[in-house]
Amino acid sequence: MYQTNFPREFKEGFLWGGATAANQVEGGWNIDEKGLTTAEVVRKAENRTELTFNEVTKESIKDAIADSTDTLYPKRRGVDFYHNYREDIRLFAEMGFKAYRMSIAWARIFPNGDELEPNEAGLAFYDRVFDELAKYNIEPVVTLSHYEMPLALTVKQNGWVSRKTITSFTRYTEVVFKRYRNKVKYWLTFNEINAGTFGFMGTGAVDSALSEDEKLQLRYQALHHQFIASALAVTQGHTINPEFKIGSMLARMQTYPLTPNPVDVRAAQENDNLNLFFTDVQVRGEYPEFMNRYLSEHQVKLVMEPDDEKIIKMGTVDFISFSYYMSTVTSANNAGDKSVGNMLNGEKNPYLETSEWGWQVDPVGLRISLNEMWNRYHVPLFIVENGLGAADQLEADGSVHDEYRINYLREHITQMKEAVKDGVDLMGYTMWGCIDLISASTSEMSKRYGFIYVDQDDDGHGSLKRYKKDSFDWYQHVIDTNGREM
Ligand code: BGP
Repeated sequence: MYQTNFPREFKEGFLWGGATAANQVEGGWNIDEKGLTTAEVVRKAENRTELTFNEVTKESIKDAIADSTDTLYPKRRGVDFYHNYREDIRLFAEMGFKAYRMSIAWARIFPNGDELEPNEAGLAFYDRVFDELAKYNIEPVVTLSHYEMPLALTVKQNGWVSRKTITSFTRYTEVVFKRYRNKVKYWLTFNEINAGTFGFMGTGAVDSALSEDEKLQLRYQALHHQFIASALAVTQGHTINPEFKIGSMLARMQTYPLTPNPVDVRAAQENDNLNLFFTDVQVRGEYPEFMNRYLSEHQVKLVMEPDDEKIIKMGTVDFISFSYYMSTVTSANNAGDKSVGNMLNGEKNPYLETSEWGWQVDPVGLRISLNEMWNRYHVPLFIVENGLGAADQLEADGSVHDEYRINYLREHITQMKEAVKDGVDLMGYTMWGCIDLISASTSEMSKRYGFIYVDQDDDGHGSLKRYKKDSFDWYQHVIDTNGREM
């Protein structure tokens, strides 16, 4: 039936806000009984394309454990949200945030990942943070594992490669679901679960000495264990509080064929499927057929237990959350072995600008992704990361003129609104890096995302003083008008 009353605006109660992650913002890496995490043994990259999380070895971990400083490992210091959370949350409230996406550091709750009893000091910290958010009616959106896990589980059983890690994870989720059942409604299981195909940062598994085929086998087995853990946590969470809304979280890799040559179009379709495979499993509750072919053609033999299919089918998510920064280009002969920027494989897109870190900026691609994901799944969507990493400059008067970030965000929010008019059910938007923090891929501080500038450099020098950028007031108005005025 042709309708003339399609939605034209973001819905009332749209969850405008910002996003961070414990390992990139908190600091306080070795206080209040917290254990070392996998993020805190990754050193800072020497250049913008070096991915040091891929170079972690058993030896480098031993050296890192012996190092009691934060000099080589920037994620140990973050931007000291651990002590500054009240001021930071007040600034988020001043912008009018409805939601704040954050993560719990598993190693604050279980320092070695599998103790019998949780660490009360860690639980108490997040109680304080959630109570501070509640003062301003800001909804926490909590990621249970955001590019970190207790390092002890890597040392003991190579992270997610071991099926035993599932039990440790669901013990951790049981504790935090119960502790915060009346303070947190929105939960995400694994941040960018597809990053497990990148290795250590996603799986906590050391595999740098293996061949590509061996890595593929190990990583898809680790990912299978994460799918089981995620599904068990969803079922468990719904039992503890039926009001919980628990989502999956995907790094959306929108890609286009290099030419209209059908072989390039097919190659792009395969890359798109390899990206949406993760959401297929977590939303539909089963492995898609194309993946069974892909795994067998790549000699990956997953070890599954008899109940695994039932567990995955039962533990499907309530919504899909995802990050979106850029798009890529696929051709039949590159098949992902070239790198554009520092996180992606692909060819250059001559129609798109590139960020200072080589990411191809593509606002229309966000509308394309929103439509594709809505049409494929028909479950609510939530953009929990979108933003521009840039080398912002603090002026002598304490101002930061980040017009380029306002333009990036305005263009992406404009395309979000188009997708809403296309009929997409969009829950919210938490801009990534609402406060400057440590970069996930390179551990740089100088790759700044925030509405709030933090005075700290790549080597950890600075006052940690916070400054409002020009984008701070701009975003406040966007929220105040529910996206009508940008
Ligand atoms: C995503 C991560 C975030 C965030 C973002 C920006 O992959 O989920 O943690 O860091 O990317 O990436 P980067 O920090 O490498 O610029």
